Amino acid sequence: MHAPLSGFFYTTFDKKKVLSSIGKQKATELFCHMFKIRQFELMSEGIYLEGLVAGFFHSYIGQEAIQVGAVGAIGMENAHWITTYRCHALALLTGCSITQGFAELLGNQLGCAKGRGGSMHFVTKHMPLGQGIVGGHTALSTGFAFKSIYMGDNLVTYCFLGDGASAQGAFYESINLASLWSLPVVFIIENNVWGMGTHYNRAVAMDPIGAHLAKAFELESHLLDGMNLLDSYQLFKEVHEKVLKTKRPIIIEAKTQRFKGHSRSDTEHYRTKQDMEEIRSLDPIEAFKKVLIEENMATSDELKEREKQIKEELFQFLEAAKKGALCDIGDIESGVESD
Ligand SMILES: Cc1ncc(C[n+]2csc(CCOP(=O)(O)OP(=O)(O)O)c2C)c(N)n1
Ligand SMILES: [Mg+2]
Repeated sequence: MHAPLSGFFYTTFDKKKVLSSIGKQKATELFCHMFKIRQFELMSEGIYLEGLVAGFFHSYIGQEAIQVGAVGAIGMENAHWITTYRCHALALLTGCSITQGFAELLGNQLGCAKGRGGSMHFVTKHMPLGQGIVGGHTALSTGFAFKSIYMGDNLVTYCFLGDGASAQGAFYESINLASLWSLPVVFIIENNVWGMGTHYNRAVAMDPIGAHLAKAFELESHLLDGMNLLDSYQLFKEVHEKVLKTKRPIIIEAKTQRFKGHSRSDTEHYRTKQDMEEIRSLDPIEAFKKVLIEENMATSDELKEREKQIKEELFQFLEAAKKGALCDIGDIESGVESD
């Protein structure tokens, strides 16, 4: 019962035009970001299985084109970036170094949250903490967007949430106020088909989700093929310019697939081997690699070399992270703000 990506009306762009506007260097950079995130997740899963990581572990593998496209198009400084517990990728894209990321998983002081947050609670200057309460962070996002109007800071808030979260009451209140008060916030429903083991068609009474919600709250919406890096990049670029001009919220539903279970403890009885083969054939990294080669933006050898370099670097960063001291319980009150 896995949902294919076909049969929907997506907002798409001419890939040649987008590529020529991006240029060779940036296009390869975007590829490297996706590859780096993929390798980070794979190596992190490795240390998780070795028993070195406490708590839960949610991987972003399969969904990379969405957040890489978004941050690549907009720039981390120009927005508030808010997401769920599936937060490693967004943190790495908004200022968390690879070493800080590994260290956070290992619970040590070099981590982006000083080892106090773990996998679900990465934090950066531009991303206020991965959020564990499903749907709760949508209210936080509306609040951030309100702050931008109040302070006149010209930032747009990007809020990533899952298909499961889109059925939460807090989300409806958040869109309602955002629309009513015309706040600069973009809600991105990353529809990876499943909320844990529940198919979205059994949890959400509308499909496509984003288009229906947008109609109800008088907003613009887009359906994005979340496996297509160039569509993602261009859509976020145009949406950002529009929100800065109109200050109206926009809803994007990005159709995607997570290649791994909900978390490492998911036994995945709800997907067959054949489903997984189909899902993996949609790999956004492989798809973008093919485009880069076909469009003469890079050669296969060049990309292989970059992949090799990234893998080697990541091994070194992991070794560096392992050298950090464990989270110090005596230091637990430092950095905590209170009135
Ligand atoms: C309010 C609340 N209810 C339930 C949970 C348990 N829970 C954690 S993740 C999850 C599924 C969310 O699925 P979705 O929003 O589609 O995001 P995805 O994990 O697919 O990225 C649930 C039910 C929670 N953390 N918070
Ligand atoms: Mg989901």
